Amino acid sequence: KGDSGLSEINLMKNKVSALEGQLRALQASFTKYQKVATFPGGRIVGNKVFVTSGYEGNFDDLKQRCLQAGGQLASPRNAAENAAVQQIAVLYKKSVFLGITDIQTEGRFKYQNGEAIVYSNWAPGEPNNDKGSENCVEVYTNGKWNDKSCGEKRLIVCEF
Ligand code: 293
Ligand code: CA
Repeated sequence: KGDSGLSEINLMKNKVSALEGQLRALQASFTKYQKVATFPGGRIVGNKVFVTSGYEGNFDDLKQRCLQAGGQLASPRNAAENAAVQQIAVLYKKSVFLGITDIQTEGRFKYQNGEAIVYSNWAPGEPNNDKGSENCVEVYTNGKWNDKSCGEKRLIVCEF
């Protein structure tokens, strides 16, 4: 085999070394963009990023805007994700509409993909479908959930 095996090993070493440099640059760039994404109305939980633009609108408007941006309305699936949404609500002093409704079947709350919710944080007495017309879900600044008319205007929080 002569030295052809050795020179191949050296070529590989050079490639690995180049990749190590590229990985370090990518990590530095990623760390910077995490700061950008979280200043000030963003939160990162695991692989999920929650972010607001500060815009307020009704459910259909907010849903459309999140989809247009390549994300979806915030859909917290556990307490840590809900806490992130709550922190954004506190920062803006406004309640937030989630990507959860019982539009299809009264009393059965689902994500926008049709899946039944796996986590909830209802305020005492909620959901109460007040006046028979509450199919959307808002998060108060205390983190608790209330079903609310989808026509009301609430703060947008998208997840990516
Ligand atoms: C009723 C009773 C209140 C409750 C409210 C909300 C509306 O007015 O206690 O806070 O409904 O559920 O979405
Ligand atoms: Ca309610």
